[in-house]
Amino acid sequence: MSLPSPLQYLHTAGPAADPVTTLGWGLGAVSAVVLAVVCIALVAGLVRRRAPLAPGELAVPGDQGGLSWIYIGVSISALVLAACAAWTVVTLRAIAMPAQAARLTVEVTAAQWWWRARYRDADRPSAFQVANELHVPVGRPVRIELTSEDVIHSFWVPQLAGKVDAIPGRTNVLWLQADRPGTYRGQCGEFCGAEHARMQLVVVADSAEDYARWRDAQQAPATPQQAVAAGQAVFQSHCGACHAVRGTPAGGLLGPDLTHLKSRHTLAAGLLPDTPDALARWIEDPQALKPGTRMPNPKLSPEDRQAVLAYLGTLN
Ligand code: HEC
Ligand SMILES: [Cu+2]
Repeated sequence: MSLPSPLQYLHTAGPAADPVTTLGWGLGAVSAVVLAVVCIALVAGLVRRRAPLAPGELAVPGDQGGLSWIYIGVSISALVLAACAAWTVVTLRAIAMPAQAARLTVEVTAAQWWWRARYRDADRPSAFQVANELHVPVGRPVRIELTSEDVIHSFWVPQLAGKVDAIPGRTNVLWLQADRPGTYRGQCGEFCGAEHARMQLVVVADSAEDYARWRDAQQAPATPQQAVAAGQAVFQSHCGACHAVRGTPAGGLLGPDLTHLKSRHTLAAGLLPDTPDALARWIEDPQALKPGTRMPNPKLSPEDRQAVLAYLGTLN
């Protein structure tokens, strides 16, 4: 599966984003009208000549009645700008808080160059972690507690919410809600280093039943399989220091949790589709695909690589 493209921001899909789109179009329309009026006034000013000066007379601004136009122009501009500012403030207020309290909180941590997400669902006893792909139930507000592990990033899923910075040492709170099931693309919105452009995320809005099924599946640890024990051993020694697979001794925190790797749409924050072929390329040479990524080239022997890939293929 690959991401829907391109990134959408003109058609929003929830109450935390819709008012912003309306405001955007509205301010665009106001700007267009202002531009038209100014252009017409400018052309009129170019075409209409003032009365010729008598010999020796000095042209004094305002002498010929022009001053009142300056007052009129300044007042109209001030009124229009004040109205736009008021509309913006009203819109920001309208999206500041969800209509009903959010029962689901997702702690999103940005890192160079991917997204970690820890789910705290009031309906479930324990939290669980995923990466680069959030699922949310349709029609319900979701609280996002946003921070960063390294530099400043920005969480931007334009169809569902406004852009909010992820700042190290600070937690910014926003909320989003999807009113239609679907897959919504997000992108880091603040330049954060070499692979900033490849720091994408996906928000999948599911029906209540699909969301519950996804949540239960994500919360479960990986199911151990005897057939791939060799691959698991290689993973444990070469990858487990950075990646966690819940239910196994691999508990690294530096990279994405891989417990349910195969359930995601993409690999490496939207860079590749989550297919066996792309996974094999990633494991062979991540630095070639995403130069600078915090995952070093594993340099596995072909046999070890095959074994690890077989193991990763069972993480669904
Ligand atoms: C030094 C730490 C480190 C080691 C060792 C490491 N990784 Fe990674 N890995 C990362 C980081 C960090 C990322 C996120 C990269 C990005 O998207 O920029 C990542 C991403 C991945 C992804 C993509 C996950 C996703 O959801 O997008 C897979 C799969 C993966 N690693 C598998 C492995 C395997 C298999 C090994 C061992 C052979 C391994 N990694 C070794 C740090 C590491
Ligand atoms: Cu960025």
